Amino acid sequence: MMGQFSSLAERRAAALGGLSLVKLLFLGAALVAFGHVAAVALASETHRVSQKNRAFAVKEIVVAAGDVVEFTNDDEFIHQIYAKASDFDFDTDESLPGDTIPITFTKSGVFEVHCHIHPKMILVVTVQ
Ligand SMILES: [Cu+2]
Repeated sequence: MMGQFSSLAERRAAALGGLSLVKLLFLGAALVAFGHVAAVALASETHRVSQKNRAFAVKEIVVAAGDVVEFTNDDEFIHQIYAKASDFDFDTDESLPGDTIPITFTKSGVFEVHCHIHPKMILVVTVQ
């Protein structure tokens, strides 16, 4: 006698139906997670710091974790930026006049940003 499903096609459809419910639940969870990430991304701010006259235009800046600081070389010679902390560091390529380097500060703390080329350049970034 026929079982619950009269054909292979019906069995396949039933199997797919079960899978797509799982997929829908997964998709729903993924959308919730993505929405959360998008909200965080939208909440992050971009700050701008100029490098001019062999100095950072400000001596200190306070940002929130996840914020981006864009460093623009407004001099007529090369700069670069680096930070070396145990839990957060970066060391960029040289930036030419007019170049902008974005750095995302992901860790809370107080970080000193320097320039290898001009050792007197110091910016204190407090990440809340
Ligand atoms: Cu420099």
